[in-house]
Amino acid sequence: MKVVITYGTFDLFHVGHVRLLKRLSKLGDKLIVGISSDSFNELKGKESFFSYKERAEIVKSCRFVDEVFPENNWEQKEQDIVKYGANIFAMGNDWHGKFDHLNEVCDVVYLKRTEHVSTTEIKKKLSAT
Ligand code: C2G
Repeated sequence: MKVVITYGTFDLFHVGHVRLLKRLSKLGDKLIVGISSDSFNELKGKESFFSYKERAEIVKSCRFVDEVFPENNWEQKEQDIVKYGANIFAMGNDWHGKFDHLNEVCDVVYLKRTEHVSTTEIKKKLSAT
């Protein structure tokens, strides 16, 4: 059983998120997603439109995702990887190189981001209308 783990805010769930999760699901048998908590988002300097609870419910309902859990800080990844028995840690390539240290505990993969769509862009376009 090959387990893939990833993390993100996943606010205003969009096609970039879906395409990433779909590709990640093809890398293994199980896909587990750490959803940034509201307090961690503050730490990341992000204010999400939907609460952690809503974002977790939306991502969990995605057919490519098997399990979600809260991401509360930068430091928990190593212990999450061990806890969930993850074989692959994967992120979009806007994070390229940022998590290479996790190579000690599992394979680290960065996949190409979907261009021309982001939560920030969506917010900008909506506020301009
Ligand atoms: N993503 C993508 N294509 C987009 C937008 C996002 O592939 N057009 C990917 C990102 O690369 C990331 C995931 O979708 O792997 C979630 O993106 P965000 O919700 O923006 O998450 P982020 O704020 O990058 O938080 O500890 C890691 C952080 O929690 C990641």
